[in-house]
Amino acid sequence: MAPSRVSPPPESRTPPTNLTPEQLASYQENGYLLIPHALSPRTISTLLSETNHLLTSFPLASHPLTKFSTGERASHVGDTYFLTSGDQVRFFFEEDAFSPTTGHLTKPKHRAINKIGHYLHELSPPFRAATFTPLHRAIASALGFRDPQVLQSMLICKQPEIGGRVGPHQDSAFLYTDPPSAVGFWIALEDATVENGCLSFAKGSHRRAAVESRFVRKEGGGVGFEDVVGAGFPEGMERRERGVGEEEEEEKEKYELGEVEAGTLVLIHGNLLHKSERNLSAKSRFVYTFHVIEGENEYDGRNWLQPPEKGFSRLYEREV
Ligand SMILES: O=C(O)CCC(=O)C(=O)O
Repeated sequence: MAPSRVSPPPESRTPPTNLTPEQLASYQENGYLLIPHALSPRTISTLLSETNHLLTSFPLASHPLTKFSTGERASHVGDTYFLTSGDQVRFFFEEDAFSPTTGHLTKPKHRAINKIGHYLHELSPPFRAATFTPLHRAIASALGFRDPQVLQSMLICKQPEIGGRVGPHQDSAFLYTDPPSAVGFWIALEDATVENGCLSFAKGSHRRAAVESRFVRKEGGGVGFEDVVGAGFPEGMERRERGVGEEEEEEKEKYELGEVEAGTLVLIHGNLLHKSERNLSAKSRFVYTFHVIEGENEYDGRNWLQPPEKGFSRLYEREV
């Protein structure tokens, strides 16, 4: 009788240490890559405990009640609380966490937060340890980064029943370098499914879609979009012409679902169009994500996110 196959218990699975040549080729072709089991169940549990601690301990009375908005229903978030969050751990509410009639919160605070950002990678020891890892350094090196710098990190909560939609976008429009270089490291802390608003990706769009407009601080105050004057594609990358049936408009792109288990790391090219739908289910969808840019490329003062005094955090040089 053939021996039955038994999967190793999760803690004894060998975690990935780098991209395989096949994974690298797939990322370059598709603009995203799912890497299962990048985080161990123990690390996930530590990060979820830290998340729970952050969500239950932040003071509500002194909070400006800033909501996170992607600009689809209200103008894009851009108040002082948001614009000065680059070296802080700040809390942004779900748009639907408030009663439309009274304006009061309708959920307990730990169920009302859409995202926490943008300096967890420095100020939260468990998230710092989960950012500056040998795997992430090896991936950055395999992707050709010379001086990868972590410029922001976020815990995206996608709360049950009220989790907001994130419309199609390119991360390099929000984290613009000339030439573009952003890569998202997106790590599921809980299973992400169609029901609770997993990501979806316009496969290959990173080769078709230049970064044409970018999210900036406006001269008179606040934020908005302006045309990109510099390069629209990363160094060495040329626009691939659209094939027959490949759509011109980003909303008409075909999006592939990215349902993943907790512990999966998803790499997202900065030019890739991606999105996530609302979470109306009873299950949350917590993820940790940070973005890396090439430190040798130009990062100007127009970007909404400005570096802290000591500069962005270098991925290669860190001891955690
Ligand atoms: O996690 C999500 O729902 C959206 C995240 C995303 O699109 C991003 O971080 O660029």
